[in-house]
Amino acid sequence: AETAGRALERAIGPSLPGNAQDADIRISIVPEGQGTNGYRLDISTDRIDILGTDATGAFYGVQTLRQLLPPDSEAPERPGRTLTVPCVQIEDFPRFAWRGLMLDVARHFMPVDFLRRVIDVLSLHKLDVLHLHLTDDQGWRIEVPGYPRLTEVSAWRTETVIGHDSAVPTWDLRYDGRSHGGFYSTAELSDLVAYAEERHVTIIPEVDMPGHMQAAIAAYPDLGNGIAEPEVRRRWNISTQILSLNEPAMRFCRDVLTEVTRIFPSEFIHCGGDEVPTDEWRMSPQVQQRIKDLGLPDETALQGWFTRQIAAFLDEHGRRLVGWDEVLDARPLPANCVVMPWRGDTAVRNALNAGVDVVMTPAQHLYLNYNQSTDVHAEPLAIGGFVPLSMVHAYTPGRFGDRVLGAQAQLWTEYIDSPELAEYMLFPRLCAFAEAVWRQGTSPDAPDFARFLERLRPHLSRLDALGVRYRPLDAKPD
Ligand code: NAG
Repeated sequence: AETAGRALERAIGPSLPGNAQDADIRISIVPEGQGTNGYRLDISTDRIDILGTDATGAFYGVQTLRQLLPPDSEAPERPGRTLTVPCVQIEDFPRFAWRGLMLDVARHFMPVDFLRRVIDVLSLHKLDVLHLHLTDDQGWRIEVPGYPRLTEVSAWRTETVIGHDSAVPTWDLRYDGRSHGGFYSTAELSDLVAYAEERHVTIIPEVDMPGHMQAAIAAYPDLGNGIAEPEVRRRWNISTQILSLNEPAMRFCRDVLTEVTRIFPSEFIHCGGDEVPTDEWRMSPQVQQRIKDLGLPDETALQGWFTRQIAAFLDEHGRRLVGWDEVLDARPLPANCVVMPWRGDTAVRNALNAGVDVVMTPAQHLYLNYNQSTDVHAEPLAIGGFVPLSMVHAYTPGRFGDRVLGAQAQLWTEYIDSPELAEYMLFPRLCAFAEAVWRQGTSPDAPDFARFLERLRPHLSRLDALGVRYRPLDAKPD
């Protein structure tokens, strides 16, 4: 309640007649009402009552009150003005517990101020998970004790490919000749975790392994298979440089995860597992020997062995492993793992057959790095396909049953090199996503895009007042 109270103060300041002290606005927690994280908002002519089923519910009640205030109430305060809200009675709670956004800060480093701003906007939309993709072939963004070269070397690349990476033959690639990079200090990340917690957002860290590891291998070549020239990757696509699963590499993974669990209290730790080309493992005599020693049939089984090792390590620390759907390729998967199927319904069904919890992350609906319009020439360069606003709004995560914890939108940042561009890609699609993952699935609240657009227009004025950039609505929606 304390947090909700402070949020209310932030949201409406002293401008409303009355305040919590003289009981014109009352925020309380009554654990009975409907739904986890639910609330009841009662606005009558003389009083505003917010009743949360828990502190998060009360916080969401405050966010709803905030959205009932005129959009320009978000702008810097003008003393002495009167704000009005309509009299309403609302009972509300989220359909899904996991309502997330994944932000890739590895391909392009994003300043910590921007991450705070993203958390602010997530909480305004009652989204509750920020999944940070902290490491990849092109950059490593966290400090790990005992591995200073991760921030000295892995956090930086000398230059970046220009234009659409796969549209030109390899010999024709051009580079921008500028260094890119950065990392977050442990203190910055701990502060960020606290900042998010106050806004009822959980940060889920991701360290992608055993693939997408070229940046770490560039700094510590012994982690790799000694086949390719070590350098922090300067182009996109999938790197063949992956961890050799020898003892130093396994120790490295444990050391990194120990630090990650120290910084991030979240129950869930994401270990990637996507896109692991096995070329180097097939070429390496040491890896082949290891496959034999472990009594495994092939490289795919080796990745399965690795996933189980890491899941068991996290389990000892009281955490649960989250992985992209490739972790399903070699079963069995420990029962407390969570899978993010990004490659369509088959992947969802595989995950459900494996008996694990699922967070829906389908590329064709929820990859916000895809284009927002088929008019690609009018849009910034984007990786992937086409995900218009209407497609995000129509998304229904619920049709696969109760192992679905929720859903998550993704922003991969190969071609997104600034907070401005990130916001342009995120909004307004993230507003549509927030509705899709909150509402009750089927009738009577089946997605109605036309009505959503009616609600969205004033909401865009709120984003304007907050200084959040977005792609303007099409004159005729797709
Ligand atoms: C996939 C990759 C990701 C990349 C993105 C671009 C996953 C789980 N993996 O190829 O590294 O940035 O698509 O859309 O999505």
